Amino acid sequence: MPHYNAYDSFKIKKSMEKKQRAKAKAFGKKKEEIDGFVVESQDKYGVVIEVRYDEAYILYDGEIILAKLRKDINLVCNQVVFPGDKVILDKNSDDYTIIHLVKRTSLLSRTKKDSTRLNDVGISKNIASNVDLAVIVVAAKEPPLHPKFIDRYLMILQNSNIPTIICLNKCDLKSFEDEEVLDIYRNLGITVVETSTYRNIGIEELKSFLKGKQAIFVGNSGVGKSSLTNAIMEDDEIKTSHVSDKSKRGRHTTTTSKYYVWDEDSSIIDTPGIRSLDVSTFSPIEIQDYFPEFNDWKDKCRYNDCLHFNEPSDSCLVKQGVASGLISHDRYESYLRIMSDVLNVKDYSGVLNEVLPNDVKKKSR
Ligand SMILES: Nc1nc2c(ncn2[C@@H]2O[C@H](COP(=O)(O)OP(=O)(O)O)[C@@H](O)[C@H]2O)c(=O)[nH]1
Ligand SMILES: [Mg+2]
Ligand SMILES: [Zn+2]
Repeated sequence: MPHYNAYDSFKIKKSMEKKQRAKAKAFGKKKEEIDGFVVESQDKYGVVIEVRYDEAYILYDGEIILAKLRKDINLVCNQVVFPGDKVILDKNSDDYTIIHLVKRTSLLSRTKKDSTRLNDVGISKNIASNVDLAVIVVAAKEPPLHPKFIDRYLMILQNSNIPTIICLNKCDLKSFEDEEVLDIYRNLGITVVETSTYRNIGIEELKSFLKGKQAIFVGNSGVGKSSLTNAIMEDDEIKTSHVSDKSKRGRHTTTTSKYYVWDEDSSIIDTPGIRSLDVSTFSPIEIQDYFPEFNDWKDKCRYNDCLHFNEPSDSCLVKQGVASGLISHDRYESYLRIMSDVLNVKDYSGVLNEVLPNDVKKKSR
């Protein structure tokens, strides 16, 4: 029965994950516990605004300086500190050294599939530290609005316990269908702000959510994260990124995450578009936790370990909810897409088509 195939591959994955997690933990520990490198004190610190391979740009005393990592750490800078980190510096003539890292309140990371290894080991890639609020930026057009661009980010952010809002940018191009997609998230209780940097719509509202926080903009490339950052920064001088001005790096395509202060105690980390968000470290059974609209249905499924995937429709109430239209088809498709990644199944279209009513089927093909 397909149901048990799915379950078996889940068990295998699960035991693999355990080993990987233990490994990752051992490695992570080494870094964190280097002789008092991490401190509680916050007396006088700088904030990391951008990290290069072996040095970091730091906002310190109102200036941007370049600093290297304490030598005895014996690791490259971009493995140790990330934008948003608070660091304690030591100055020797004109050279700055990062001697301590102030204990983090949060570390946002994603796993990335490591294609150089034979087994599917996900390597963890850290994006930013001490983030209070994440903004998933999506666009009405180019790229078009679709739940698949939102759901993985939501999973990863919720998994890191980071409060999240959605910003629909390019609202000047919004269509009626976009409204329906946004309603899915509004109905889940997630704040949605609509903005247009072209028409100066919603910027003040967005700022009201970011005020007093260290926020991060995530989302696909081209949605307008950098445009929004610029709109919030206002100052023309800063528009081309204060870091690139100082370091004369010329063109300012966003290839690394950068930290911008736009008001007292209010900052934004602008990130490059992340092409793939790997969710394979999640276990199949926990994916549904990130789809709270299944809650009213899933307890009534015949199998209590129902994955709402290969189980027949007559035993799966989630599938019946989708068929009746009470669970969003797009979100269920998102769920199937993520599940097929996690279960290593190539095609989920059979499952989807079996559930969708006839008139919808054609549309989604
Ligand atoms: N129509 C429209 N286009 C926008 C808006 N904001 C940004 N863009 C355009 O979208 C493109 C990508 O913007 P960018 O800020 O570089 O996106 P990022 O990759 O997310 O940082 C640029 O060509 C912008 O001019 C907007 O509010 N409306
Ligand atoms: Mg950008
Ligand atoms: Zn089910």
